[in-house]
Amino acid sequence: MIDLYYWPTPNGHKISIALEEMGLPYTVKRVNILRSEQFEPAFLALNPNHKIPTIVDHQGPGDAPYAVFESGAILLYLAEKTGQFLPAEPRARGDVLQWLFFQVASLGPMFGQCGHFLGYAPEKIPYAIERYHKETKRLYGVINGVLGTRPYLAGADYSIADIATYPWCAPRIRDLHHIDIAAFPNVQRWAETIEARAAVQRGMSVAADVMKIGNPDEAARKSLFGGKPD
Ligand SMILES: N[C@@H](CCC(=O)N[C@@H](CS)C(=O)NCC(=O)O)C(=O)O
Repeated sequence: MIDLYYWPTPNGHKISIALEEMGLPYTVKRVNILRSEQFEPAFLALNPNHKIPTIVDHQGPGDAPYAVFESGAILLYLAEKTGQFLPAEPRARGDVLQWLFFQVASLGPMFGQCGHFLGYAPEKIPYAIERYHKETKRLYGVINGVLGTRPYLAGADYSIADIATYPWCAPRIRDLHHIDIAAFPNVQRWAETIEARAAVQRGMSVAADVMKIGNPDEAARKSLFGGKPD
């Protein structure tokens, strides 16, 4: 059994989707990041960087509990545990890892800043909005290009690279990022294929009751952007 420390954000969705796709039983532990629960000592003991997603695998290596944080590391851990969505053949595996690292190091952080300055920042800063919106559109162009040559990001097969990337390109997040998906038809085709998967629909609906995009209240703003409470 795996504990999933979670809040319904794109980074959280990566792991709820992966657990659903892999058929692993899990318990959702809600960490309300809008109310500073990520700073509670019990959670910090699992992830000193105070961010969801984080997992505890009660049957980790050596059959002992094992905590993993950082969504890319969690996806890799789960793929290796189950032998799913990450090929063993070195070239195919390398291709998946490249696109997984591209998501966690480039696409996720840039899209995150785009959403921050377009939707959450208390003041509208044109320089920041233009910089991150332009970079987001550039990254859409990169994936639109590769998805014009193959069905999934790393090749012919659906992989943890797609699982990492899809939640950041899902419809509500695209709206937050002011992305017209019609301008990126290959991404649209890929996203529609992924969102037709039953496991993806289940993963995206975990704790959907608390899903909130944009216009955080003052307490949420402090919790998310103000650092550890006094
Ligand atoms: N690089 C991290 C990013 C995780 C992340 O940014 N999580 C956000 C929600 S999407 C969070 O928990 N923020 C709360 C905080 O920073 O205090 C990953 O990929 O897991």
